[in-house]
Amino acid sequence: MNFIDEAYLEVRAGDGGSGASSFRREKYIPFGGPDGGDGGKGGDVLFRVNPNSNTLIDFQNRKIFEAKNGERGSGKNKSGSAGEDLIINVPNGTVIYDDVTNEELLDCVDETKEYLIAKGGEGGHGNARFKSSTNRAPRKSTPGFKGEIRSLRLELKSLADVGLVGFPNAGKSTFLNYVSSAKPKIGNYPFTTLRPHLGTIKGSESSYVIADIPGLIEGASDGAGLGTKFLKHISRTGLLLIFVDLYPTENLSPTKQASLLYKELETYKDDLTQKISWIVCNKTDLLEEDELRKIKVEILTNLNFSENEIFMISAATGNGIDQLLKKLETEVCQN
Ligand SMILES: Nc1nc2c(ncn2[C@@H]2O[C@H](COP(=O)(O)OP(=O)(O)OP(=O)(O)O)[C@@H](O)[C@H]2O)c(=O)[nH]1
Ligand SMILES: [Mg+2]
Repeated sequence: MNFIDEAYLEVRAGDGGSGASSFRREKYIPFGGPDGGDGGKGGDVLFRVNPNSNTLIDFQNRKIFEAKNGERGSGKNKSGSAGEDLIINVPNGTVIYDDVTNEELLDCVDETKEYLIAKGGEGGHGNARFKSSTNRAPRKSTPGFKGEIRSLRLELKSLADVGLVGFPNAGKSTFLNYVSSAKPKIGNYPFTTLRPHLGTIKGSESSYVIADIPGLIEGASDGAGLGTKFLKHISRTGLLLIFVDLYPTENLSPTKQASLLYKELETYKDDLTQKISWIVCNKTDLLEEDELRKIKVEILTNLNFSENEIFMISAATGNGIDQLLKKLETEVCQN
């Protein structure tokens, strides 16, 4: 599976070049003045968003990324040239943390920007700088400054407006297929989806992005199934659709599914229940009208959701989907 959404690396900015200590030597000028130039600045390390990438696979194996050092200064007041910057391309939505302090340093979400992460050292001063009325022949020059070195953790958090969560097999991917041109795999078995998929929905006025992530099961926050690591991809979304299977193979009623999912979302480190969430009951085509009504009443009685936060759909036939999309567009695009 070549989808990696977490990585560790070290970045090293270039050191500044040292300043030169040198004196002018020309014919007929026996005591030339100091002419040692400054050292060049070390290169910076920067991040840039690569819109065509959606994985951190290039950053496996804790690589070290180094910018070039500045060159030394030389005689004839010649400054050393600056070291070349190093630009590292990352997928849109990559968050950069200091791996030692765990502090969030950067959130790379703008394709037009370059994000500075480690600054190159300034070059040293050549001896020409130290000339004064009292010292006309200084020998002093200074070394360059060290470039910054940082250990980093990269986390890819997808940029989506709406997140789909649900038990495996609830029909999340079928729904994303139906409403967008994304083509995640669909299968009549749990954990068909093994990595997040994004789909763009073209609304009547604007478009927005839905993220389909692998299914969650009870105990996911303790590592059951694929765990909760994929929840980071819906941690930025403003709205969650809690997908419930109306026709589960296991003995898990829709109400029970929703409440178990809610618990997993609450236990997650960012407490995802703070988001707006709606319940989407999928596979209406497999049940009779009165059974559907009963289920809705059961959810309303047992869980803290109101009538307009519950949707009955069929991702197979499209039943109820228009209504859901209309509400989604209003909700997502007003924020
Ligand atoms: N009858 C019926 N079947 C559906 C509907 N939606 C999905 N399915 C079927 O349910 C099964 C699971 O669908 P997926 O879309 O792969 O489910 P998922 O939630 O993405 O599952 P994971 O990726 O494993 O988490 C497939 O066999 C689908 O064809 C529906 O509305 N009606
Ligand atoms: Mg799926």
